[in-house]
Amino acid sequence: MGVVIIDGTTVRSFVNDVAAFQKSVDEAFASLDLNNDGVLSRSELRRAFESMRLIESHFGVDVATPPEELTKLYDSIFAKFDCDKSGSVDHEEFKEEIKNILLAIADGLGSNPIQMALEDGDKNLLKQAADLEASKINSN
Ligand SMILES: [Ca+2]
Repeated sequence: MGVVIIDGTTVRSFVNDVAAFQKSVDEAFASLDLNNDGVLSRSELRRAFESMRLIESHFGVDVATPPEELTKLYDSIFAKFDCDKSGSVDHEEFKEEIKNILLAIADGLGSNPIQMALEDGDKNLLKQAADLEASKINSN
């Protein structure tokens, strides 16, 4: 369990670092595509959001949401990801929407840093954003 500090700039530089962002998205997609068919199904995507903890936990603070509300929420998220309404989310759709979500988070954060609590071994994309920033600071 640790804590990282994140603000809008942290998130934005992560998204704008094409290579780092692509790598993180590739890894996330590969780990989420449980049946390796190259697309994310509704349940695979739901698992993705659960693992990123962008919804159940508001930046590390767990909030209780009724299950039926969550299902509605995940359905609307799925519809947003599945741009071409094919019933599954392909790699490009996933990347674009993750980018939109992260940029929306960046806008929301602005220049007000927040602390985010993390579990050990957390693969959270926001943590990866913080790690990327830290590695750049350390290499200077
Ligand atoms: Ca799949």
